[in-house]
Amino acid sequence: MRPIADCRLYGFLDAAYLGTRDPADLVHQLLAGGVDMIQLRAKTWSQDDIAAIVRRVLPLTRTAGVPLIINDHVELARRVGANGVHLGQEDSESMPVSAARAQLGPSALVGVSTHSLAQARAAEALKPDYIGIGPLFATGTKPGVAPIRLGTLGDVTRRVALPAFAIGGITLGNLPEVIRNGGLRVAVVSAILCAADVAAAARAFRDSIHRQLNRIRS
Ligand code: TZP
Ligand code: MG
Repeated sequence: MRPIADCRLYGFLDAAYLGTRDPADLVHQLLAGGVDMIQLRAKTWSQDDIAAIVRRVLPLTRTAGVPLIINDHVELARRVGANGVHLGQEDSESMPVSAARAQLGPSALVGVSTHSLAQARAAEALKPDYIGIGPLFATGTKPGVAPIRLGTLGDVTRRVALPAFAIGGITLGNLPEVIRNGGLRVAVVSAILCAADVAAAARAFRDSIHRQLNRIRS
C-alpha cells in the first residue's frame, strides 16, 4: 500500500456526483489517472449501500496499492476491511483518532479535517496520519462554507508536522496558486468527478502537481 508520504493527489468517490455512473468504473478511471488515495464520501447513503460499494471497489484499489478511505464510518470501515477513515472536526469529538485507530488496527490510515491553523496544530497531538486543510475556495461540494485564508495553507505546511492535503474548490486553474502558497498535496472532488473524462482530469492534476513541485525544488 502506498505510504502517505508519497501521496500527492487524493481523489474521491463522492455519492453526490455519481449520477447514474457505475462507482467501480469511476474508481477504475481515478486509478488510471494516477490518484494516490481515494475517499468514499457518501453523506446521504445508508451504511449497507456504502458497504456494498466498498466491497466492489476494494479489490480494484488493493490491486493498485491505493488506500481506500471511508468518510465518517469507522465501524463500517473495519467491517469491510477498508484502509482507513476520514473524520471531520465534529466526528473527531465523538470518535477520537485514537479510538478509530484502536478499532481499525495499526496499519489503518486515520485522517482529520481541519479548517484553521489552530485546528491543524491541535490535530498534531492526536497523531492522525494526515489532515485536510480547507476549504481554500468556495465550493458547491460544501455549499455555504466560507473559505479560509490562502495564507493559512502556507502556515500549516510550515508549522504542522503532518502530511496536509489542501482541499476545497481546487481546479486546474487555481492549482498553481495553491502550490505557490505552500500546498504540497491536494484533495480534489468535483473538478475530477465532474470532468467529461475523469481519468484525464486526474492525470492532468497529477502531472501538474508533480511538474510544479519539481520546479519549486530545482
Ligand atoms: N472538505 C473541505 S472542502 C470539501 C471537503 C470535503 C469539498 C471539496 O470538494 P471540491 O469539489 O474539490 O471543492
Ligand atoms: Mg464526517
